[in-house]
Amino acid sequence: MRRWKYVPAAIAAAWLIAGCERRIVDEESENAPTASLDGGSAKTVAHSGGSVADQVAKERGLTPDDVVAALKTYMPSGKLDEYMMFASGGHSGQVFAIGVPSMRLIRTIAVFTPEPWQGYGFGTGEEVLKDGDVNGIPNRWADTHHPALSETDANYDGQYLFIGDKSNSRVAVIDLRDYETKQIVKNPVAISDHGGCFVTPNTEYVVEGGQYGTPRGWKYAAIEDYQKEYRGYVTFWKFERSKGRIDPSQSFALELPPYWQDLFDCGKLESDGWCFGNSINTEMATGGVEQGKPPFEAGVSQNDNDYLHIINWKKAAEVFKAGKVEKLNDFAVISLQTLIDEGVLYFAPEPKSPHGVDVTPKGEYIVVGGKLDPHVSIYSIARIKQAIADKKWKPDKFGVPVLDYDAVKEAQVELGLGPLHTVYDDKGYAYTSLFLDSAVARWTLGGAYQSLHSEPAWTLVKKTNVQYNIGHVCAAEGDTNTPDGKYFVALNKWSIDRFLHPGPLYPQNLQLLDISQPGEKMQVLYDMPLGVGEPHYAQMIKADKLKPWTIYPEVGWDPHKQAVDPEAPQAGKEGITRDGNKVTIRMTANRSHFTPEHVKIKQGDHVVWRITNTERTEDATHGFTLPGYNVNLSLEPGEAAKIEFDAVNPGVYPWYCSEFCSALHLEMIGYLLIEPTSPAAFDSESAKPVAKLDK
Ligand code: RUQ
Ligand code: CUA
Repeated sequence: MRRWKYVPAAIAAAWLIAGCERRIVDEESENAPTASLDGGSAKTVAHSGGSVADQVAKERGLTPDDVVAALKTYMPSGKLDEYMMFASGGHSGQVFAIGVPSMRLIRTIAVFTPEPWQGYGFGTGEEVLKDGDVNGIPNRWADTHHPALSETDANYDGQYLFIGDKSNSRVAVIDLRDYETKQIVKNPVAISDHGGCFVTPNTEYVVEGGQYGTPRGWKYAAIEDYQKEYRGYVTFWKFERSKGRIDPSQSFALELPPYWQDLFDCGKLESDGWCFGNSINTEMATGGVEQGKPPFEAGVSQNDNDYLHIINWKKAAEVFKAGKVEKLNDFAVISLQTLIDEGVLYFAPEPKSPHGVDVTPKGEYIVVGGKLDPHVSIYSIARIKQAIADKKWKPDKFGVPVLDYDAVKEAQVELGLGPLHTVYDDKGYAYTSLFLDSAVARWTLGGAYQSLHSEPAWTLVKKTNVQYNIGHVCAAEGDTNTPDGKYFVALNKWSIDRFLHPGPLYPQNLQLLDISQPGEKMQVLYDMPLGVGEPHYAQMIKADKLKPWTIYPEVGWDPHKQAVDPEAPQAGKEGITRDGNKVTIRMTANRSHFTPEHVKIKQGDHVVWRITNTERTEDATHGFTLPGYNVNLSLEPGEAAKIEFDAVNPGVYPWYCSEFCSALHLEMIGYLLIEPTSPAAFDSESAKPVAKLDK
């Protein structure tokens, strides 16, 4: 113990390590019988632990803070994380499920991009991916930005997860019972979004914000006609929880001026029924630097103010139900004029090119990050409602009422350079990312939050540096009406000197911070490199709120329908049947065999292949890999799948199980024998098929 002279925390470290040290010492003692140990006394245990820990810390050059950080994040084998964080996968088109505080990647959820391990897009999953085609052109990737957990009474309920694709204006639905994507919807009126997804407090709607202005209904119009012909949209996708699907027929979009709408957030409690969004191009700049016009980044940043969009979505839903809509590409749109006439849409000035907009836990305030302004601006919903009642507004170019800034503003807090996004904790603090400062700012909320902290309201408490160029921030249960505090993750865009260099493309750096202590203590605990895409936003849920299945509920389960497929093969009912040139294979998989093991068909046959994994054991997943036909399935216990293809190429194809499921996994194979139909159809010289058969 005496060598642990740094700080009391290090002593704690020694004590905590003592348990495992003792085991190591005991094991060592078997090999070194001369070692003198009186392992029974706590003093000796602590002492031996302290000395070894001290030595390791010294050898590795660890500071006492490092040791504490290690103790707070180290997850002994068999222990489970307290939180699950769902991070968007950026360009990977996927979602990452990450355990907190260990920061271990637990699963990639395949969403917009085919993923072979999960058998997504290689025989199964195509029906979901196809719905994301854009005008008939397959788009097998996405730029995912904002995940949103489903909510009940403004609290994460752990049932569903939504994720938006910025590149093609799409939204996907993931069922958290099996972490699989069930639906992709393509926005019919917009080709550009950014602010998807945000949910209303009971997940009535999944909100997809807009981004770059485009011609109405995403047709063609000259850029010179920008103000007249181009528009922005925010879309309210109706979510049917009982079906686990978005219902496009009950969804609608709002037509907005072409101001480049950005992020959105939904009100709750006090601001329930409202939703708030940013805009960044009220200048309506259209670029054209090659013709001597100001470049976009300058043209878009001329005005001192842009507009906070304040939307009464409950009223919008009534307007939609009353049928006061236009149809654009067969999708319901409430026109800008109707929004104004019905009192659905208001604006309020916000500082120069803002970015994040984040509603406080109880819904009283809306915090807007200035991006090109060192402040965050705080609006109050009570003031907004009052200003609307008092008609304190002036119309903008399109006739939308712009509320008086001083009437709706609650406070402004100067934080530093490049404020972007804000999240909240349980101590009345807000946390804002400062992109240019590469720091996280902790600051105090006022109003009802004042009693939770000892500092004055609306003041900066502390800035902690992060590495580097922080974008979004995520706090434990941070978007609910009762945030947990405790853990905070900075999603950094640049990592520069934090990891070994993997060539010039550097990983992202997700940094875990401890925010459990009030005041000035906010320690960086862990750097997680993520070299698979750029996560934008993330949400973190208490792990015990998630109720994922361990195996599918019944044998023969169709994960797409989340029900038993009556056609799914069951044990003892396997076989091969032929009807004309249509061959149906009914197969089961169970350690360590497929039944049947031979499938003999003819070139030109149409193949319908059904397979059920009949296992009831946790983690007993089987794969099904069929060479030559681009098939790879993942069959989790109980799961049934169906694939279809035309046997255009004859030959002998050994299929096999691609999950190392048992000692006899290599033997878990079978043969598909496709007999050539005529010698001309098969050139034995080159051993290549010469004929491609149509259906
Ligand atoms: S964002 S750039 Cu959420 Cu800051 Cu997409
Ligand atoms: Cu089943 Cu390997």
